[in-house]
Amino acid sequence: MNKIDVCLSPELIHLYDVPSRVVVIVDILRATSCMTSGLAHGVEAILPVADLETCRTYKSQGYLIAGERNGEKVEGFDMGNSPFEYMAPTTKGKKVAVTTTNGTQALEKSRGAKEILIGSFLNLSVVAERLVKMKEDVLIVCAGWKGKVNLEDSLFAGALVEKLKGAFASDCDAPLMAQTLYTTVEGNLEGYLRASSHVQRLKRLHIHEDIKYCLTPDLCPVVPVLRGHELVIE
Ligand code: 3SL
Repeated sequence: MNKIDVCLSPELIHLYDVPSRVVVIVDILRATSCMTSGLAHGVEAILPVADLETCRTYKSQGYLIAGERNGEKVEGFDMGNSPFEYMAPTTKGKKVAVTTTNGTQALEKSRGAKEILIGSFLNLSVVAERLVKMKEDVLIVCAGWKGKVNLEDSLFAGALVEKLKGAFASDCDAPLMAQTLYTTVEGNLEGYLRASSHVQRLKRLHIHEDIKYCLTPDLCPVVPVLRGHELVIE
């Protein structure tokens, strides 16, 4: 049976054999939710980059540039990090280069994986279906917050493990821990997350609608996958 594991923070990634695994990157609030929803709504491709300066250089190559630091849109960028910006008509058929505080950093650290997929509640079921078909060992990489573990990414990891139960085995406690957390609070994710550090942090930005949207399962049945340097749907 193939194995599944959960890396609760990118700082722990050295503990895992990334090249032997299909990696699912998770940053529920909000990077991987933006990527999923943008590609589902007509963005042609998304180029994740680690730093602001590199991201800026893509503007002259015809990309829209999206950037967030500490939740706020970066000055001079076309977009911040709201899924609603990614769904705007102005993004249709466009390529977006993006850099975020944690999500794009987690992806950077996962380069070299057998395959990199983007996971979010918005595409939970189709990601699970794809993983079952792939028949490979899986590592769910939670972006967390600046190296620390966070609740929303751990909850999604638990939701994915729960969807995949019976299809994968694990020899580490993180999948079981995340799954138990998720099954305990799945009926009230939004309420449970109200006390979480990132929801508290985002409060001052008044993005309640973003949070609600990012926690809605299966609104965008697409699986973004890294092809070369860009995320696309196939
Ligand atoms: O850290 C990230 O990658 C972002 O998703 C954080 S925020 O939701 O835009 O604050």
